[in-house]
Amino acid sequence: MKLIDDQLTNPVAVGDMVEIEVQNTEQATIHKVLPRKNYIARQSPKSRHQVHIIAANIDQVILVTTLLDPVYKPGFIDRFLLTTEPQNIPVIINVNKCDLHGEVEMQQYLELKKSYESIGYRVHETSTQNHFGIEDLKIAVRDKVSLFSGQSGVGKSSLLNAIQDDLGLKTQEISNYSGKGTHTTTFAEMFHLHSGGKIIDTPGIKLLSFNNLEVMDVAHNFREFFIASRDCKFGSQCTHRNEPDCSVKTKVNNQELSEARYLHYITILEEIEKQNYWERSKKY
Ligand SMILES: Nc1nc2c(ncn2[C@@H]2O[C@H](COP(=O)(O)OP(=O)(O)O)[C@@H](O)[C@H]2O)c(=O)[nH]1
Ligand SMILES: [Mg+2]
Ligand SMILES: [Zn+2]
Repeated sequence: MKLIDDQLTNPVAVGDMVEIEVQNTEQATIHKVLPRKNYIARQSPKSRHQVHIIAANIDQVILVTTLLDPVYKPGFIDRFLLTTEPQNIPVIINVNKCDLHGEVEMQQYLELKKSYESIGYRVHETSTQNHFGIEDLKIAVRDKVSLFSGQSGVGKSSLLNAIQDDLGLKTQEISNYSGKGTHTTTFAEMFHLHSGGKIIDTPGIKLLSFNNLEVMDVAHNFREFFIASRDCKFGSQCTHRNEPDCSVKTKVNNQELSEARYLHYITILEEIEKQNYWERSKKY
């Protein structure tokens, strides 16, 4: 995914390093945004020509998710990882609200942990109600720039408050009617930690759209599929669907790779192809 300046809806984002010209004691003008080490961008669902940079120059993403309240949305993690993987940004999958877990969710959590840790993502559990896992989270964010992301209502702002209690971020009751959080956090904001490091709170993600990606971008950014593609007959050009001698399909069938991830992968490819089809047919 390449960024082209006139696609951007925001020229400067949280985490950008800039050169400023000081006008007076109260005012300064940004006259240059320094090159970014990396960035998290969100594609506009309406136009493949519009990209919004959520934050730049980050060390890691804490992807906050829940199994209950709001209920786990299969596919969301895999879709989200497509926004960090092309930039090689480390992601910690943080399952919050573990105080709500019963037997079923405990099992679900262990499976999720095993599955994502086997492909190199850290997974851990937290609760801002009983403080389970908060100390580990504090250690994980120390001296780093961490972006907290995830759907509305999963507890991003609550976790930031638990990490440092004087932040006093607003949190929101889940609306019983829709099961969705309303939007308390409306823009990305960076906070400095007394213990060292910076954390960025972001508004909840409603929809992740990939109309800027091509099929091969997706194939190359499901990391374990990319590794397995070395043994596909068509190598890094294999889309792991109908090609003969596909190592990814073989490994999914043998349960060496996650079938759930594979199905999410196929869904994303189909979305992209449908989109490309409509774009092409509009031209005629
Ligand atoms: N049971 C439970 N509720 C939580 C937990 N963390 C946050 N909440 C609640 O979830 C709701 C949404 O939290 P908020 O931090 O605003 O979520 P955000 O939209 O991701 O920033 C609030 O009502 C919080 O009190 C948790 O660990 N356990
Ligand atoms: Mg929030
Ligand atoms: Zn293949």
